[in-house]
Amino acid sequence: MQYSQVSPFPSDFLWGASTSAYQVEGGWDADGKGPSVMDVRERHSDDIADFTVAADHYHHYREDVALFAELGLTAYRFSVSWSRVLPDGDGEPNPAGVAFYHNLIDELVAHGIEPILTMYHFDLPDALDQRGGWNNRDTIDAFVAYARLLFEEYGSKVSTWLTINEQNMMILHSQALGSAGRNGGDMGVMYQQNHHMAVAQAKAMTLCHEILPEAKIGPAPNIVSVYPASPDPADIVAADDWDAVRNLLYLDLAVRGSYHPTAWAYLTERGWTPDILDGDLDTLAAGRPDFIAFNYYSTQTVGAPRGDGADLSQRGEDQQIVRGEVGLYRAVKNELLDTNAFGWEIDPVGMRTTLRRIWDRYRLPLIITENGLGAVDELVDGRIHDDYRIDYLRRHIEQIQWAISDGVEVFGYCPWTAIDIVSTHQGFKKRYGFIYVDRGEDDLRELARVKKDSFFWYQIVISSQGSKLS
Ligand code: BGP
Repeated sequence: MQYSQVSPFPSDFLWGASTSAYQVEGGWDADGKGPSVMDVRERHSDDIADFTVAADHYHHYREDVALFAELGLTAYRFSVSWSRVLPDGDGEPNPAGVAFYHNLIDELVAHGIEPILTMYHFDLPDALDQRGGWNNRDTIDAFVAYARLLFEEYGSKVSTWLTINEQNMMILHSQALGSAGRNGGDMGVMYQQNHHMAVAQAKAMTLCHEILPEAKIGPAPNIVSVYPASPDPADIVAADDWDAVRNLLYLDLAVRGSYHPTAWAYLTERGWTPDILDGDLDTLAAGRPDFIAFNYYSTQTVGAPRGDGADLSQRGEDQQIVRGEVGLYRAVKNELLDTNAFGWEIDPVGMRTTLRRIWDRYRLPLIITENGLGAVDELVDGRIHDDYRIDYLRRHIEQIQWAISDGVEVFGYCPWTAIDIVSTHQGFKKRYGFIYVDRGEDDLRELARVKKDSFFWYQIVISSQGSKLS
């Protein structure tokens, strides 16, 4: 529907921005931190910059938070590095690591920025991975103990919690993300890991409500509308099937505490159903989120499978590019959409449909915890003219406003990223931030912070509460 006038953003709408620990912090072994799977993972060929220094936020966080405040952020979504606070994944906490997040959170609060804390963003402690990672049910207990530590340490200052970032991408792209432990490419093993993560998440949500009755907690999967390639009913079935396997499996586990029937039928057909122990289904049903956070970059377009190699995308292993699966769905490039420099389709209207679909199904308040444009920014005479990023963000914010006008409850927007960080796939050359970090792939230079044009633009968006987008 088109409206003669769109609804304004709510006055308490959270205008935020996001990062994750392993991509922004650096200090990978500083002050007692243990390695994570992201620190030790095998590098991909185009993944040049490593995470050892990243944006060195670990040493620059005060300066960075001051810049976030100047930007006008009312929320900042960051993740805690599990192995910084618990070097072995469980057992004794690392006091310096625990102190780092106290300092960061205090700094945010002092500047009037609401901390949104992600508990786990791809960086499982390597010590847990050595013991089997999410294959091992003990990792559930380790996650719950870690969650308890976080709630007890930071619960008086943090009221918005995210459990697991993009659990669906960790399962579907585990090799690329290096995050979900040993699997040997076996999807049956991955779905067992998924089950363990879902149980761990449910326990953490229940624990959060027990320890912090005022706090709110939710999952943070990557959710996008899936389009059928044509009105052919067979394409529509394929789109529904992929929606079930990519999106609804994870949302239903987190929100309804049960397996989506079509996703379960798929797991059964493939022989990939997980072992479910007595009590697991009760645990899942008891864990209730207060909201749904989700990351959105682009929609996916799929057709009916043809049962051969033509089902598979030729565009590489990337968590945002539709992949195709023999017998399930065929990867289709949506010719109506532009793509960015890295082959990701750009679909602002898909933001609206995705918000509407999630709201329709679950009726829980929604927050977008990632959305943004990765680009090769150039520093010219001390400025970064990233009008392409402004255009991308503006068009997505407009669609959020349309969704709000449609009656969807959206309470925040945290684009990816607050400041330049190491990309998951393309090192430091692919940037997302409002704040430029002056370093190359190998040459760290001074790591100086420079405000991009998008910084000044977003500043106006925030101060006008979304009423001035251009
Ligand atoms: C999401 C991840 C982020 C981030 C983002 C951009 O899937 O949650 O951690 O990496 O994608 O991806 P990339 O860095 O590959 O451009």
